[in-house]
Amino acid sequence: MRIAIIGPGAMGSLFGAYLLRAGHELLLIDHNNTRARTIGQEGLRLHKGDTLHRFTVDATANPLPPSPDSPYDLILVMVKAQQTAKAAETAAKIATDETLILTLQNGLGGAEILCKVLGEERVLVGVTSQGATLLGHGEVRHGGNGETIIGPAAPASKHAAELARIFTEAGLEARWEEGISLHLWKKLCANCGINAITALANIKNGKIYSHPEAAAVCADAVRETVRVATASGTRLGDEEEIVSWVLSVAKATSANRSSMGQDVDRRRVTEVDFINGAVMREGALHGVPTPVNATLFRLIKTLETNFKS
Ligand code: KPL
Repeated sequence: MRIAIIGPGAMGSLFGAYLLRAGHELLLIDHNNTRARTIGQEGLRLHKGDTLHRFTVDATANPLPPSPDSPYDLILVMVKAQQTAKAAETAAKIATDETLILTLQNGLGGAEILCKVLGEERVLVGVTSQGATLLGHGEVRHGGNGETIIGPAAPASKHAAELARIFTEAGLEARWEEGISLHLWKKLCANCGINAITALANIKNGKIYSHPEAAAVCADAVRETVRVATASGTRLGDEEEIVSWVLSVAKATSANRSSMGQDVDRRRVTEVDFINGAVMREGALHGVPTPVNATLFRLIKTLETNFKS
């Protein structure tokens, strides 16, 4: 397959490395010129266990439309949620009618932005529980295997099944499901219950599981998110089961710093608008109170005031 990845952060670099290893043709796109140049010169570096794997890769900040005889089969959108509109413009420049666009971003709203610019027939949306930590430009540690679930943003599409097979063959276990919104909300529960708390308290994910006070805040944020999901038409099931599942995610990713924690460590604006902020907005729309998500959102926003975007 001919693939472009927009956003070579932790997940973008991880997926890029595995897809290159499986023999796919890849272009990495980073809006930052210096970063794109570094990745182009030094390649992708994947740390897995004690082994370092290196991959040569093309990287650019200014992608050109492909020639008609070699279109991109897939554009993977891996930028932070707040950069999706810009990524959609870049994707529109290099996509043809045949190109599929897949987002595996955190939070709610990314797929909608892509559909608006690119049309909903070819946009796919998914969640991934792969564990990845960015160590430098194009350098990533694979912290643990987790499943990727892909589904169509709009009506049924055979492409989700096709992509799930390609990822699985590349060593990134994936499956497809038509009812992807259930998985998007479930992942959102994990992000609402883990990300802002770890960022604010300066802790790794495991502390959410092992510290009773952190676990209590996490549980309250998750319960609110489950109620908002139900009110907006996605039934996630028993609240306490989802709370236990989120705590199990925190335990399984104990040694990881959440993506929002990593953003705060780098003094970068976070995805909170698309995580706790999205729950707060959806809750207001459906009359569901979300005081814990609102508090986490406001504290992160306060912390961000001195960060660059
Ligand atoms: O998706 C994550 C993130 O950090 O964004 C979790 C599930 C919390 C794992 O770190």
